[in-house]
Amino acid sequence: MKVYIDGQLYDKEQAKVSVFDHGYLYGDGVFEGIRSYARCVFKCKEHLNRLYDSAKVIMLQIPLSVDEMESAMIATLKANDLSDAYIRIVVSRGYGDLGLDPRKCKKATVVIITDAIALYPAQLYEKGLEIITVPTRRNSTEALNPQVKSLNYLNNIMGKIEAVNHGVQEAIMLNQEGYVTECTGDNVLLIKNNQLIGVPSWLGVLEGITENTVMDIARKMRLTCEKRPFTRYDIYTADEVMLTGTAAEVIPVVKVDGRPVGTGAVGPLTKRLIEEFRKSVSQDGVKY
Ligand code: PXG
Repeated sequence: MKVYIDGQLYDKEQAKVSVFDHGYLYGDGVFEGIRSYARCVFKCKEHLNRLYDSAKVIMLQIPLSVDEMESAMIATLKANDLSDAYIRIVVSRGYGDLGLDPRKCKKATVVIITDAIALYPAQLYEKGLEIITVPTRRNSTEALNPQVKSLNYLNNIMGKIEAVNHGVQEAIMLNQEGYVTECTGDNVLLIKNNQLIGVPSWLGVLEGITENTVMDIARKMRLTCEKRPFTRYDIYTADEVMLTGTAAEVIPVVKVDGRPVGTGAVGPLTKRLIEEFRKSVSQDGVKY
């Protein structure tokens, strides 16, 4: 496996970044998780735009233009001869002396890892997930806005630990007001009376690229779509619930906090959305 670091490809064993990199020392940096399907980088522009927006918010200068980043990513995919891949771009503040001040770092470090995709068991998509809400609240927008996909994922990791401690795979996190935000690495959507409802990013969630794709598909299926704040009550009384994310794609949820969702089986609209999503993925992105 070859890994891209600052303009060069290294063998996996040689792919190393300094312990003085502020990404390591302080979680100071941003990242993206992208997938390719049949030699097509799914929603490439959307992911790169989100990466550059995240960097702008934390005042991190990425030393490549968006086009150069796209070329570097495709060169890495080709070097590894991957047609279906998981792509991780990491841009950290870079090498610098100890101390928080980002001015200590002269140049950001850019890493691109492309790997074979680890698929979730097929049975999860047929049987659905059981999830819980956890005590850890999602970061407040005024502390560390979850719209920034930063290297600081401890908030999400705390949620994940609580889910695992309770024997389930995912956790719904609420904000300080008790509104549903998102899961640890996925957005949450519900269906009620043929309406697909997601969480608006201003409430404090990552603007989900998979979620937006699912909403586009749903509109073509003549479902009405809306993003608005909702609570656990709306989840407990929903007809269907699903999670969306680059890694999981669209995954049905059949139980939340011990309450069966709808009938307790995977809902018909979720099933159709999963099918349509899978059909669309290799046609919607940058081919290589
Ligand atoms: N919320 C959070 C907090 C995320 O990290 C999503 C929602 C879904 O967003 P997209 O745009 O992917 O639909 C994410 C995405 C990983 C991994 O390696 C995590 C994500 C994406 C890809 C890989 O754990 N998170």
